Amino acid sequence: MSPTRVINVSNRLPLSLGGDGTLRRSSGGLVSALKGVGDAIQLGWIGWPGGGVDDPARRDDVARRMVREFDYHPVFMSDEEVENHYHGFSNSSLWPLLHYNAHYFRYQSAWYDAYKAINARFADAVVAAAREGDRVWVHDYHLMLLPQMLRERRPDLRIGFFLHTPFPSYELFRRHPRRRELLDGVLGADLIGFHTFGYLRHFRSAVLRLTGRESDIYSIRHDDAVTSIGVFPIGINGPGFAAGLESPETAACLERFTNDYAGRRVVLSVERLDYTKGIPQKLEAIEKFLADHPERREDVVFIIIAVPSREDVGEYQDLKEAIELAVSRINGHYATISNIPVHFINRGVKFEELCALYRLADVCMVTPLIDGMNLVAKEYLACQPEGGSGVLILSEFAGAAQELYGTLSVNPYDTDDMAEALHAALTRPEARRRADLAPIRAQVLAHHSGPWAARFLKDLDATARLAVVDAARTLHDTDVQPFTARGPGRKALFLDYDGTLRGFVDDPAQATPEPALRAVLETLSKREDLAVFIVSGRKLAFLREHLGGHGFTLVGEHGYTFMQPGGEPQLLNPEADLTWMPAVKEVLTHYAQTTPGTHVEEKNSALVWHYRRADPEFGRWKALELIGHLDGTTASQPLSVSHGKMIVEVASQQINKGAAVDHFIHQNELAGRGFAATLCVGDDLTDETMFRSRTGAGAVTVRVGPGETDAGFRVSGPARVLEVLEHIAGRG
Ligand code: GDG
Repeated sequence: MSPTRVINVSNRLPLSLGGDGTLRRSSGGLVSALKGVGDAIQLGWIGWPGGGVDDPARRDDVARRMVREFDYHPVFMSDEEVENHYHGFSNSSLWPLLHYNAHYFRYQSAWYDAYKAINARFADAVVAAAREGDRVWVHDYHLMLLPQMLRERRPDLRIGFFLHTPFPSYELFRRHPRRRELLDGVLGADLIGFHTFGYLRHFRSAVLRLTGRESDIYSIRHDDAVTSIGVFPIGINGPGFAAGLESPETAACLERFTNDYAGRRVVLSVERLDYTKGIPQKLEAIEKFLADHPERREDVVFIIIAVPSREDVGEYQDLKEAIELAVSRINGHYATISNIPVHFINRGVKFEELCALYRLADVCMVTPLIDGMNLVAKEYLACQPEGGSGVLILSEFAGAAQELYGTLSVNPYDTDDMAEALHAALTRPEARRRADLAPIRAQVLAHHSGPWAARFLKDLDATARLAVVDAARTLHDTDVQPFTARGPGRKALFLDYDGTLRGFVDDPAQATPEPALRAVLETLSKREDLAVFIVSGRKLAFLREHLGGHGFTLVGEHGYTFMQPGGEPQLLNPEADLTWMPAVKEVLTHYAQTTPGTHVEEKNSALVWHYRRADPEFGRWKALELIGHLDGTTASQPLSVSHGKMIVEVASQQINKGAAVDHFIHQNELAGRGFAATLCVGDDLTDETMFRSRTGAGAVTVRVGPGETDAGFRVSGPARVLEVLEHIAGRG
């Protein structure tokens, strides 16, 4: 069997371009993750190759070589696009918000325009490179719009999205002016992955509140499909570190460092110089520790490697200055003739040096204020020797803390707590340290990035965006042949109004019939062989004002009232028992008062509690409670309770659209003018009673839009209903 091709899409391509035009593949974490999946996949990659190829002629040549040599497909960006898409929207807008830093959050619409344009350029590149049957795996916050753009253009592709950062609470995410577009973009994926359940939980909450889509912990429901969601905690580049630790270069570094730091305990920290990493807080704790424990000033050294990052962004420059100030203050205070406590290294170190430091360090201090996962924590554990005694001090706000039990857990905002943790780590008996390290080290080694990528891709294969199973067939013009003028006998059309003949608008009073609809209804009303009934939940007065005078029968309030052509309003079932209404109204009013954003609508034969404007989770919860309450207290009453789209409706059992349709059919039969064929069209729960009442021969039932239905056919929306009516009228 030939391997599946996976097209990995990330902001950066994992390669570097030498000044002489040579291409070198780099070995980042994702590369090794995907390599770790083994021969079962063939890997292609799409991303930005970095700056440096300004000459268009050279660009084409470089691009061709990348494709030919590696199946890497570059997406180029101008300096201005890098500024707006990468530094601007990605790193000054999304990054702070995803990391709960509302203070650093910035927004400019020009940044968003560039972000959208670059996501579209990535989409072009994927579309050009992807072959049938390929899997596409999109990574991270730089490309949140891409999954939906791809779905629109290539519904055949299977699309995964993985977010490497946290996903914040809805209360924070909602501040982003493009929150809805960002969510819709990501929701184009078949599978969306997060590092922790907490991020998944926040994502679901934001999706519900911003898009109204309901979900469970495995999937998010669209109208006609589901997107799967899952927790996939990333692991380290296992084989890469195993090889690094074996290498002679690492051995040489280790020997050198062991000599350099002989007689001292080493506390290591490694991170990008980023405000999420909590470096100032860490320095405060170190200062406190040195103040509280003068005896340690000679024999402990703190190696702090802060790799330069996003140096063009103002906040990062300020942070660097603050850190440098704190380091020099601590060293000025606590250095002795033989020891300088803080070694601050503001650049990256070589991989072999990193491996050696991980192995050497007695303690590793990983104390971010928040971090999607944090690989340094796991790498430190993995690089400790078997039977080693290193101690990991780990912030409870790193994603890694969800998995690693047995570390020294700290709250980085609590300076005293961190200073005490340092003391504990340095004084803990060796046997205890060994016992603590062994299981978490084994766990990290077992769950490295190869199995991580394999599991994501396996789930992507298994959980393709599933179409909701549906019995209703798409309605074609031929299905309504019995209703055209050529069909024999009398026919009846029972048509719902809102959502069927007319699309929804914000203000229901504005939902008046459009000219095209008026025209087709006018034509239909002239047909002798056709009886048209408008069967709506609206009050009769509205129907009369906008649809009167056409020769139709108007049925209002789901069958409570009706009006024959040229006649006066009448009650369909004057005997209906409505004595239950005052008591039910009291209950609904109580729910409206205790649930912000809800209200009660009073109709002549029904009461409706609306919760569309409430918090969706709270509203739904209260709706279920209300239904339970009504079931318990009104069981013997002649009423029915139904849970519709963001409503709970309590209506007379004797009055519904199905009963109204039955009534008119029966009356016409009695008058010797029975119908040879009936067509019922509607879009919501109340229309289902019509569909259920019309199941025999000659009955055509049509659901408008998505959702479970008892109708035999389905159409997409009011625009298609209009086409069908035009066909029946002989105008289509
Ligand atoms: C994002 C999320 C999530 C660091 N300094 C040097 C060096 N490194 C390597 C480490 C590690 C990587 O860089 C840093 O990874 P982190 O996970 O700690 O953090 P982010 O870069 O912010 O990554 C994060 C991650 O994505 C994966 O999903 O865990 O939460 O923010 O691998 O070893 N490597 C070398 N020299 C250095 O000086 N050679």
